[in-house]
Formats: sequence, structure tokens, C-alpha cells
Amino acid sequence: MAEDTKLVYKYLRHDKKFPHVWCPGCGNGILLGALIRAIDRTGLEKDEIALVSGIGCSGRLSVYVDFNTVHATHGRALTFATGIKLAKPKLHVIVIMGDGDATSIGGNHFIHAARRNLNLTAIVVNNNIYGMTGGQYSPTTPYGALSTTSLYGNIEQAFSIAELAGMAGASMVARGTVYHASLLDELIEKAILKRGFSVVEVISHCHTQYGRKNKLGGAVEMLRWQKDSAVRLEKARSLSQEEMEGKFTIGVLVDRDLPVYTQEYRKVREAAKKMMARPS
Ligand SMILES: Cc1ncc(C[n+]2csc(CCOP(=O)(O)OP(=O)(O)O)c2C)c(N)n1
Ligand code: SF4
Repeated sequence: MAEDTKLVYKYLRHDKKFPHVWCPGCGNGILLGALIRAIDRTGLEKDEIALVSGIGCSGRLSVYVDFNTVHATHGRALTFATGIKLAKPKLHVIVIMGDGDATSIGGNHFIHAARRNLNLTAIVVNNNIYGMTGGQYSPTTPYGALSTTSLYGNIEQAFSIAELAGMAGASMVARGTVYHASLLDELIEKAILKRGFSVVEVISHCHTQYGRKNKLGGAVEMLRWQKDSAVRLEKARSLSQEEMEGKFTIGVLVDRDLPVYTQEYRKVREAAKKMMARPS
């Protein structure tokens, strides 16, 4: 049996939850493959992992994998994940969110999870749009782009998920694309093993909503755009600002060691226990 087929039988709820709901050619399928390959490489047992997702096309991912899973509410995946991590600190908690889920309705939770440096891995699928609900613009929809809520061109500026996470205090921030699938495996593996809040921004494509409205072609053309626009961090360092115009960097953008919330929380619990045990 081929190696990838073995992973399908091992990690997917292949006999219960398929066929999946994604459009043919959607980047979410590539991410699903990268995720199970990355988890396999960590050597963690399935029961050591909790996978939490919000609502959205990308949020469906938790339904298809055979770990401890929670398909939570839109914008609140990180709140569920925080509770799980504090109650069961030994679990490796991975959170999958769309750009709308993580940075629009869930934006406040996202920046504060990073600031607290919770020991979680957040994978944010950035397809520049609300895919599931019909193509409304999100905080990562580019200026001027068309969507069902920006029929004359988006008048808002997009922000960078990776830069936001880094500025908010995440221990590790990486960016990959679904085109660069083997790099994505590596970034997700590294993020899962990192202590502290680790974020992987996954540049993906929604050809059905965003691509069609903006005449960007189908899945193949959008994947080609990722190939042509992504620059590895090592190479980007040697390029000028003009040469980087219209391009973005991929790789590990931030990697640092900071106090981790769960550890700090344990200290508070110990201190409180000692105080309570003191005779009054
Ligand atoms: C509280 C709440 N508000 C709004 C919705 C409707 N809703 C479901 S998914 C979604 C946006 C999905 O976009 P994104 O998070 O970017 O994920 P994608 O579908 O693109 O993967 C919205 C607004 C909801 N389910 N719950
Ligand atoms: S609507 Fe877009 S994001 Fe959702 S499954 Fe289809 S291509 Fe993927």
C-alpha cells in the first residue's frame, strides 16, 4: 500500500464522513493532506491530539480526521481550544480557522491567544474571502477586489495575518501555500512541536467564490499564482522592495521562546494551593 494511502486509512474518518463537501480543486484538500503527513511525522499518537475548528469551508476539516475533535462555533474555535488546553495541558491542541473565522468575528480571540502565548497551534487558511457563505469580503480581501459585499471593489485595506500574529506575541509564525505542499508539511510539523502559540498562515484559493468573481481563473491558475508570488524567506532577504512588489514571503517568519501561558497558569495554581494550605 502506498505511504499516503496508509495515512488516509490511519488518520481520516474515511468510512464515515466522506465524500467531503469541498469544491473539486479547493485548497482545503491539500491542507488536509499536509496536516496528516505533518502529524504523522511528529510521531504523536492520535489520542494525544485535539483538533478544533470553527465554521467555514476550512472549518469542516475537523469532521474528516480521526483525532479528538470539536467542530465549534464561528469565530470561537480558539476559546474552545483554550478551555481544552487548560483542562488537559498534555494534549496537543491544533486549531483550524478560515481568514474570516480567525481575523474577523474571531479577531479579538486571535490576538489575545497570541498575546497570552497559549501553547496551541493555529492554522489559518487564508483564501481572501468568506467561502462557505457565498463570497463576502474578509479582513484579507485585497483593496479593490470584488466580492458579494463589495460589488464595486473593496474599499478596505487588507492586513497580514502572519504579521498580526507576530506583533501580538506569538512564539512562532510561519506562512506557506497549498501549492508548496511539502514545505507546508514541514511548517505544520514544526508548529505542532513548538512550545507556545504557533501560527501557520496557509495561503489557499477559493476559485469558486473569490477566483470566479475576480476573473482569476480556476484552481490551476490560482495555484500558479501562488507558485509565482511566493518567495522563500532566505531568497526574499536578498531582494529589494521593488523586486518583492506583489510578492509575499513563505517560511518560518518568527521563532522565539517566550513564557508559555499554561506554565504560568500552573504557577498561579501552585501559589494559590500553598496559600490555602497555610493555617489561618
Ligand atoms: C456567529 C456566526 N456568524 C456568522 C456565521 C455565518 N458564517 C459561517 S462561515 C462564515 C465565514 C466563512 O469564511 P472563513 O472563515 O474565511 O472560512 P472559509 O469558508 O473561507 O474557509 C460565516 C460568516 C455563523 N455560522 N455564525
Ligand atoms: S467555496 Fe471556496 S473555500 Fe469553499 S470549498 Fe469551494 S473552493 Fe473551497
